[in-house]
Amino acid sequence: MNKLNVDLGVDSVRIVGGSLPEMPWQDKPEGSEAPVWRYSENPVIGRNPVPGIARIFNSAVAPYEGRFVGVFRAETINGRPHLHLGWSDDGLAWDIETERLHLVDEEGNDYQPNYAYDPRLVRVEDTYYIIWCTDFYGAALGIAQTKDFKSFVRLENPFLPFNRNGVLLPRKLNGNFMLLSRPSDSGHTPFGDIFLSESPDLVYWGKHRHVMSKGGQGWWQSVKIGGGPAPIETTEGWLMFYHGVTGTCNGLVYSMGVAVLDLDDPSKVKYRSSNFVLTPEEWYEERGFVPNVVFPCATLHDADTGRIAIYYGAADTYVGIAYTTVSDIMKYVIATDEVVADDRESGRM
Ligand code: BMA
Repeated sequence: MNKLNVDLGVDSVRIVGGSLPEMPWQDKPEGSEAPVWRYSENPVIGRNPVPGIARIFNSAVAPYEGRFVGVFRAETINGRPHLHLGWSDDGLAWDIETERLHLVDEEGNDYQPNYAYDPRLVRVEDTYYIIWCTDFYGAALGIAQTKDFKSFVRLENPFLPFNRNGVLLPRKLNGNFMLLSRPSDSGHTPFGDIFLSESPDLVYWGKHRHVMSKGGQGWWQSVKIGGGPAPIETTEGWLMFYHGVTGTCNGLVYSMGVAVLDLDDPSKVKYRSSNFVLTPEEWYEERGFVPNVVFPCATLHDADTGRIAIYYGAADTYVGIAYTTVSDIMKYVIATDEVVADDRESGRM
């Protein structure tokens, strides 16, 4: 597609979805040219938020019945991460439950993962799905569903190990659930691309497609990339924030990137920014349990205004919020578009 044509029409790009006027919001700072800007009162969740929990980060939120609900990665005071629920009236101040989120399996028996981290929370039709990194003889994807945030049913693990990053698209395509994920190895993997898989029933997964590779001109995503929040449906495609990782002599650095996937075939990348849109710069991103980590896991968005709030984990210690609008981010991704060679699936003409 001709970039110029899209550029000219970019102000008409709209979020496809509902209204959310009560979502958190802050205008772009005067004079800023950044495509994404931080909430001035970050972090919104600090250390030791409730008894028994040392740190909360890499967590997911959603609007629910006039309030906001969160599924939090809670690092407990024995160092293990578990899922905890939280509630907020404004998306900024959170009441975190001190008890772990209670799961049952499909037979109704109690189910408690050995550990659970990096949850995503996605509504598809009338059901909310939590996708997290679980222990299945190594890191693998776990998935559970709820309709009321009171009972949570853990479903079969979608994939074999190892895989630590999974997120559903918020709408079925051709009758199938669509799951983005990042297969990997058992450790802090020095590689990784984003793939897409389909399922008619959340049990059997297939039609695996490669979506996009690490790399490109930008070194910030040279080691691995992984899905972030559920992609946002827009009139121009699925707006996807993700994390990209680079290696330094002092460890890994996690930044946030942006891409737009084709609406009908999200394995096709329409645009992908060669630049990061958020990278560790503030004290709460640079300093913490794991320094230099910006890890987006959720968004809230309002179709009427095009506003987007991105919730991200900072330094494996805090929760931060960054803002953008659909037109700001679309302009940026188109202006800085770079399709990495491997974005096309190998073997396909
Ligand atoms: C990744 C995941 C994330 C974490 C990041 C940085 O492998 O474990 O949860 O934020 O490392 O430590």
